[in-house]
Amino acid sequence: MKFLFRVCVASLLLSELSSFASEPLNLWYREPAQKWVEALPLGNGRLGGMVFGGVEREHIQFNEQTLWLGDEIDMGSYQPFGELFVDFAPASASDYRRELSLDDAIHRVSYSANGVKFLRECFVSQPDQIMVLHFTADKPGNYSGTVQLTDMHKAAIRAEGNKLISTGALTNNLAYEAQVLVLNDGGKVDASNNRITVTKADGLTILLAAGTSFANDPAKGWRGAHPHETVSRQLDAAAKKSFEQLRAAHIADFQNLFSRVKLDLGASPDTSTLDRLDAYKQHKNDPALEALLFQYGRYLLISSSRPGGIPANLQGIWNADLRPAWYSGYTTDINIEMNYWLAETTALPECTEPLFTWIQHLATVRKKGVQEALKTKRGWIIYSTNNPMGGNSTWQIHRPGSAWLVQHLWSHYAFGSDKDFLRSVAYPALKDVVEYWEDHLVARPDGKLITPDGWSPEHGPGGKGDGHGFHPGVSYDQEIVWDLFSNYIEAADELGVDSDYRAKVAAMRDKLLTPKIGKWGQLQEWMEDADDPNDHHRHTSHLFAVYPGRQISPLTMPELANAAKVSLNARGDVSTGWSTAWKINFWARLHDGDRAHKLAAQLISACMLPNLFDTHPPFQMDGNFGCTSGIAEMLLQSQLKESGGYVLHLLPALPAAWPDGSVSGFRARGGFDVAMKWQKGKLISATIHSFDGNPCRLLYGNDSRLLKIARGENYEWTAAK
Ligand code: FUC
Repeated sequence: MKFLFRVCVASLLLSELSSFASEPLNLWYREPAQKWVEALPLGNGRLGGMVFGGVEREHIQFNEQTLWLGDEIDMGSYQPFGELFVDFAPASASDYRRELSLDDAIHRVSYSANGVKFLRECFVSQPDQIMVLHFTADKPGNYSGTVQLTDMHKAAIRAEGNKLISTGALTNNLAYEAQVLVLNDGGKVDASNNRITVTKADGLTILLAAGTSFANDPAKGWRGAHPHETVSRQLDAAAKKSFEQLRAAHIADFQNLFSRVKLDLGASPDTSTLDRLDAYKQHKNDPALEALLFQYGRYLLISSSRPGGIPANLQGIWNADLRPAWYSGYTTDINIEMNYWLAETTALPECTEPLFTWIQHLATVRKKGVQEALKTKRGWIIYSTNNPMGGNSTWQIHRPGSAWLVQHLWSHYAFGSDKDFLRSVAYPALKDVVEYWEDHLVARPDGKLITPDGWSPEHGPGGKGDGHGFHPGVSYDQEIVWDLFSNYIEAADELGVDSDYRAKVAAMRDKLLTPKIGKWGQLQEWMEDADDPNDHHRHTSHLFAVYPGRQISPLTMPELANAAKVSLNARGDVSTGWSTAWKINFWARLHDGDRAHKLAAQLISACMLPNLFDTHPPFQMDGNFGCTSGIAEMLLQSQLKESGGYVLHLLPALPAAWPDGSVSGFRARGGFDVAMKWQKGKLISATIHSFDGNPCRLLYGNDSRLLKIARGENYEWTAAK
């Protein structure tokens, strides 16, 4: 299914407002990668590569996002595809540098050896669906070596002319194929011994295409044609284009998404990424590194989640392990949702399409009713960890998972105001899950509606054979159901449909047990006041109402917001990668910019691998995405809605560490695009562009303005005299 998306063209117009650092956004290193977590990621949503950048050996470990074991029942796991090796004679190199430029999504390696300057560029093209490596030198005849392809599942490799081919199948009958084409500029190439030998070429272009027989469609049993024809066609078509044509198409495609948002928090020191990371661990003073991490999250989402594909998994698309941690799957009690928190706020709404299609597929598979434990009268529920085909690990039932997932459908409408999407996709999905909760909630003797068998991931008093037990009325469940009902009610209002059912849901929402303050001032996690103040568990599920929910805000419920702070303080700041990232978002929503910044600083100093991948440990991409989302929430929030429209809260949690800065291209609910500039900690100007002419309230500190900006127009905010 294809969705309509609005393109944030206004962000380009608004970029004039800001003065941006002239430095390119890049990660750069003085040495080749030795380990996988030092290699740098490239991807076009589907095809991914980790580039090591060695002088004598270029090594690219590659993935294709549909290479999955498992099926509609069995979880399986995400599988690595293979490796590409390009070997040259030993050389003593100087002036070595490798870098990943986030501006154009190109990996570059440069060095000098024997008086020759070498340059290598690599990218994965979305328009041409191939990986491209380009080797050049400033003197002719300097490339002699071999090109090899390997396969992680031991498929035979054959060499034909200037092509290498691996074809195989996984045990679940998923066929796959990779092809590598070596194009020489001067010199010659020969195939022998399953490898390609290059002799005295002036330059080389290597193209890699890979695919599987996966069909993203339950109606087709998840299988389509053998990938041989598609892969051959992709390679042949790319081979007919010049390197410059391929690169130009790649850059145009990537920048269309990436360049919508700018964030300037100060100039970058002119030093390598590892030096910056080391210095940051000492002094935590490099706002430009924080801005780089913000943009890296956007880069990673663009590179791992594109329309037509499947969602970014626990590791995006980058995985070298046959048995990846947690299957490299879709864990729904925080991780997969966190992957997409940044998509709407940082102007990447197109990247959500794989998530939405997957949600629809999950519903389809669940409704077949094959798994006894997941059977429902209406609606659907899931286990915690899932694969792309609706299969799962059976640890553990996660009833509110479907309600949390469909929140993303509502958000897509809230930001983009796309009524067709609301009518045809979001509304039916919301209503479906609402009906499950209508059937499942029970009334306590005092009339309060509670979930009888909730779970506060992934801890709590034991019970029922799962190690953690099910409990009635846990805050996590209650808050997610409140969110679901609220989203449904607003969706029905927007469409003007189902007024009777809307009234019924509103009445149920009024009866829901809502968050309570416990005996030590905490926001209760459990229905009974049983929270342990010494509990430092990484999951802070009972704070869903603060983020990504909208039930609790200091602006609307200051006592409960304070209780959330008490809970967060008791849990402590030190945690795993994604947990730390979640806390950035919480403190931003609680309007404590310095604390949010402290958590961001902690994430960067304690949970970052050399390639700036977040580590749980081990590597999980959710923390990267959650970090970007948290920084966005520090600068702009729009989750509260009043009769006069959404509240656009400018700089709600600006930390002292970012006294001067500017942003453009941020998106707000109600169909707005926002640019801001601040100095000495104070907003000095902002431009609000409206896509749909919806009313809003603009809030900055005590300055509150009710606005009706006409569709397509800007409002220029300046401080009141
Ligand atoms: C949840 C978390 C774990 C891990 C896994 C992928 O189960 O509790 O920490 O992140 O997902």
